Amino acid sequence: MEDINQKIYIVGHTKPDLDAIASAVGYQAYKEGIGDLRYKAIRCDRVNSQTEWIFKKYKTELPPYIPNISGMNIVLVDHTFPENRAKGWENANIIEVIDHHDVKLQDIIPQKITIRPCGSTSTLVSEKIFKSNVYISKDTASILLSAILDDTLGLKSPTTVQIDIDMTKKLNEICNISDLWEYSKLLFKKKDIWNQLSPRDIIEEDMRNVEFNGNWVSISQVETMNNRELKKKEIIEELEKINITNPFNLRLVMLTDVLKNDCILLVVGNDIPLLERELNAKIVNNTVYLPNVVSRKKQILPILEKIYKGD
Ligand SMILES: [Mn+2]
Repeated sequence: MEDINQKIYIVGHTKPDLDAIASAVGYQAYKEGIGDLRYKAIRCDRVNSQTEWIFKKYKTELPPYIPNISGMNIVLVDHTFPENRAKGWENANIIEVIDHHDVKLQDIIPQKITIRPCGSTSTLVSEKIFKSNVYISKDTASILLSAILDDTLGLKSPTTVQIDIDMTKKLNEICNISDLWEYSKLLFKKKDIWNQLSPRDIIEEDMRNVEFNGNWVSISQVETMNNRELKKKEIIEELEKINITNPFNLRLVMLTDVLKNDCILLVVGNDIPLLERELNAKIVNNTVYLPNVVSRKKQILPILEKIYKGD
């Protein structure tokens, strides 16, 4: 029998976005709602300016900062990949995962797994809340709603599915935000800090390293309100430098424009010809324009999978 007084900590990924923090807070609220007081949201890293703004706006304290989860009972939200987990996970007791991304459990056997391809983890947490009919405060509902809108680019990203729309509606019955698209644009603006960051920070802010049969690709996602304004030449130079120190087959930076719904893709690495062939487009000065491309998961990863499938 487990000790019912033993705390269970809910943690999102390193370099958390709003969804990683909001889904942890939402899941704690859900557990409290069903009378289980063992669960506590934490964060393992600093939050971005948008998350800070949202929590201030809805008078909610950020989850406490605990950088090392060694020895703790853990629920992973918004990630499963080992490289995105908090320090010390190898010695943590990971009992549950909730995520909307690809799964890589590797070395852990959680008792409970909620994985569903949808726009955000906050969607999955909201579904649990509404299914169980538990009470949540307007502030918590607003935080969850904001996270869904942020992760789905205002319900316009290709990752958006019906359940995201349904949960948005249900949450907004509590929140009463009159124009969700206007509100989404406000959210994006709070995150648009790219012009203040160094090229190295822009590359590393939301970078994922992915392996395909021994081939390594890094993909940085930069969601901006205006991708034309960013200093592309400096970012490419920095990307080249990183690739000299740590050579990958490809290093990509997606400058996605959430309003125009397009992407300027910056690329370095030896496999540029392979990418050109798959995209059926020329990469000129390490740059290629991709209209209607905004999603790393749904649009860029499948292209890379095709390249490295080895057929
Ligand atoms: Mn997410």
